[in-house]
Amino acid sequence: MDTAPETTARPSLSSRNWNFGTSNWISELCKSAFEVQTLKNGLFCGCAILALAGPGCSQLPTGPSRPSFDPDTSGTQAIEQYDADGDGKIDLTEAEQSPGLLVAFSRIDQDGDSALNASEIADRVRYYKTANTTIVGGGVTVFAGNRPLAGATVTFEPEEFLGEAFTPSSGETDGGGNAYLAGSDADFPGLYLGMYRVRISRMADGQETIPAQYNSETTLGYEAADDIPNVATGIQFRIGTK
Ligand SMILES: [Ca+2]
Ligand SMILES: [Ca+2]
Repeated sequence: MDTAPETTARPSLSSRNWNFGTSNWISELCKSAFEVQTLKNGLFCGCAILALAGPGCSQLPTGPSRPSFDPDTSGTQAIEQYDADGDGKIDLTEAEQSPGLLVAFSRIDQDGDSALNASEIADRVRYYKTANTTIVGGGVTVFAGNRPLAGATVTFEPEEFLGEAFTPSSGETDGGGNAYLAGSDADFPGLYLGMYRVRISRMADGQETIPAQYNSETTLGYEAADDIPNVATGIQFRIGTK
């Protein structure tokens, strides 16, 4: 039996938000001493340790750069893409075609009219650009029913209206159903702030074993942003099986 997808917070060491927008990142590194093993950049780790020990790291690494995007263009493009009835707004039914937009709907709908206009969408996208946090943690756990789903590929695809500079992040679930998302910059695993549609796939003998509503016709969405309660504690999806 299919169960409704859900996103639930869970504790996760790997899911601390990384604040690279300001000098806060140094203190974030200090607080994240247990997490440096998740970073693959040796220089980065070395500097993290030196930062913990005190002054003296003269080669401070740079943090991940935000993808380049234009919030107003995103707002306009979202309307062009999803405003099926042409009234200039995206209502809840129209937003079903954009799982990432749908999951963020109430945060975007500033005037509370149950519809999103280009300006509201642009404002939310602008937040991604101005937030101190660049990336939030990409720890994901997938359950099929009540059991962890192993061997599945989990892909977070940025909604198209965010622009081509946004690229997907993905990972493969282990025996505990846990995956760690990484994108094109493997030195900084996690998710750039943004809206995503999520696809969960597991192939066996050339056949997809997960229902289409979770991959080719996915209804799963996720918004990565540092102003969402518990966003730093991990992402969880529970899916039905065929
Ligand atoms: Ca409309
Ligand atoms: Ca509105």
